[in-house]
Amino acid sequence: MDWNSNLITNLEWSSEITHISGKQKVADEIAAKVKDGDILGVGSGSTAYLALVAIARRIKEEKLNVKAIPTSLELSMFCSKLGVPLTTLYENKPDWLFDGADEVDPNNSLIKGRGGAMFKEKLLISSSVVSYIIVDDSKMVPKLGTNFPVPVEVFPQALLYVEKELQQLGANNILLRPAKGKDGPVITENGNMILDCKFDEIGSTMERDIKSITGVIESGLFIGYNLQILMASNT
Ligand code: ABF
Repeated sequence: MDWNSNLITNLEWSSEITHISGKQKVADEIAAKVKDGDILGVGSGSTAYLALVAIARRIKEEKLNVKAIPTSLELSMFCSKLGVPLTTLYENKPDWLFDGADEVDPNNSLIKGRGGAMFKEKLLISSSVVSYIIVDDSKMVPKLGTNFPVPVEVFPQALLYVEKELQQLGANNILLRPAKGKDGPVITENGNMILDCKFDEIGSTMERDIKSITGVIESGLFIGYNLQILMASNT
């Protein structure tokens, strides 16, 4: 059978990309780091997407042998659309990774997970030798939790139990993340749901404390990881 379809080639990046020239500069810096033979972890976010486009261009023009491990199904479709070959964590360990973030504190700890893909993002960041996190000024905060809640991916049957345990840890406002444009909750690629949790204080053990609750798959807290933060200017 002829495998002709426009489903993936017609795919468009739907989120608005603001401050494009500042982000493009960092995206080009990321693309310039790519070496023949690299295995790349590909994260989400608007600048990460621009970096993927720039990397795809280099792969095509320079005939580089590069493979990507994406952090989401959406990203794997974009890799296919752009002609970036894919591989998996079964076959390869990423040499390095690029990704975005929602908040960065003065210790380079992060809140991530606006796209709900923090489990795979954390798996890839933990597996990569070097991780570049691309942000702009608006993401820098004096303390985690300033602008964004902490997303927690939860096995659906455990929702109520986990909610109570999160309250014990100090969560004072917990919302089940709704699906965009339709009734019902967001369902992650892993078949789970997301609780967005506001805390007054997020201490250094909070990531571990949340993860130790039965029914929690992963949280969007990244505390004490070896990350290199790349700043995109807002111009
Ligand atoms: C992913 O993309 C998520 O963890 C994070 O929520 C989001 C950041 O997107 P952007 O860079 O477009 O603000 O990294």
